[in-house]
Amino acid sequence: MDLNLKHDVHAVTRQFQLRGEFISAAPYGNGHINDTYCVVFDQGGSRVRYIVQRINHHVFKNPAALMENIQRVTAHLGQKSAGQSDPVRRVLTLIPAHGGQPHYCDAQGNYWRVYIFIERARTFDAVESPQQAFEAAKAFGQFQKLLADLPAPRLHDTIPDFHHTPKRFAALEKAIEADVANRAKLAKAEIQLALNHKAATSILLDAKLPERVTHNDTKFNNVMLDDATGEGICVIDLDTVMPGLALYDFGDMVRTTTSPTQEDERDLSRVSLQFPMFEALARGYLAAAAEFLTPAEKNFLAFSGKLITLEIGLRFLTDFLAGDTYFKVHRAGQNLDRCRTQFKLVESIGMQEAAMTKLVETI
Ligand code: ADP
Ligand code: GN1
Ligand code: MG
Repeated sequence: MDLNLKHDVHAVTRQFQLRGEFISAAPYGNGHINDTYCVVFDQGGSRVRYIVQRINHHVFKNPAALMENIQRVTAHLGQKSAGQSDPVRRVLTLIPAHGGQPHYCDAQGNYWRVYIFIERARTFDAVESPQQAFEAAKAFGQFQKLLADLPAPRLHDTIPDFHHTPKRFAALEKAIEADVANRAKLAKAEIQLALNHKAATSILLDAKLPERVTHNDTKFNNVMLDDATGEGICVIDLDTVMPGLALYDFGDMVRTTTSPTQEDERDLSRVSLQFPMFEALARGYLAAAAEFLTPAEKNFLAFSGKLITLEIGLRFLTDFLAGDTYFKVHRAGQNLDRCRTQFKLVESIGMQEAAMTKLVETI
């Protein structure tokens, strides 16, 4: 085993239907939840890459149900992309384990899966141009559209109440009260700001919008952009695909593609909603989603950006207070920095919300 790695990834790969000879494995990507590795195989003289992932089973309590969702969703998307150019790069493809299951559970209770690596495309942690925002939003809109006719039964809720903002708010109140890591004193201003927003948290739920199959984690680095064309070629990170509101997805796109900064940017003067990014995002999303959204959903597009940004800010703050037990952190205070960028963006969206809503009406 490679002692520099946290897991024996080579041993894991032996459990899957992979041809050729194992060459290497290395940690990959900047996800906050799973452990992701890029592995290389030699297949008859060609180097072929795969993504090997350990599913975080503290976050996803029922990995087998989650994998059933992913199998159904990728099979459905696969059928629909069959007639398009380059179909294998448009949908994630699972490599089965030797028994035919979509995952392998090791002796320590870790669940593993393997995907074909999407080549000649990449993810970005910060958006670089309105064109990128447009392409990402179009891809996520298309994703919702293609899944609108997913046959019954209803998908499993891989994390119940994932976007239930009032419950996220209640969890924060509990964390403030418990203050287990003795950090509330370091986040007084952020706690006050969060508490000021309580009334907004239930607005989307009260609007009685239609339930759809949604991605629920549409951050910008969960869509791969084609190196040559810039097209949003493949939506990835399917763990949270489940019943939800279309606006959860649009809101998280606003959160992650309208400010050109990293999620943990410390210079808050750089964090703000750039109107051209929002316009590109709305146009890209509506290019795919206009045909199925109801007028009420469309009316809430701008607001959803503010709400989901607030919600993720509440979650970062909660995790900071809880001692960083949920999101991966790479330095002290990172969750508080992430919370601050979210709250700064909420403020920036608030100042431009009327103009954003007006723009959406013209599209
Ligand atoms: P997490 O849930 O931890 O965010 P992701 O599934 O998003 O994990 O994977 C982390 C990163 O790995 C992604 O942002 C992306 O850069 C890369 N990645 C994931 N799946 C693939 C794939 N099939 N092909 C190429 N890169 C991938
Ligand atoms: C997590 O898995 P990843 O890094 O794409 C989180 C999202 C948050 C996001 C914040 C299952 O997404 O809900 O919005 O971090 N995923 C889960 O960056 O909690
Ligand atoms: Mg991800």
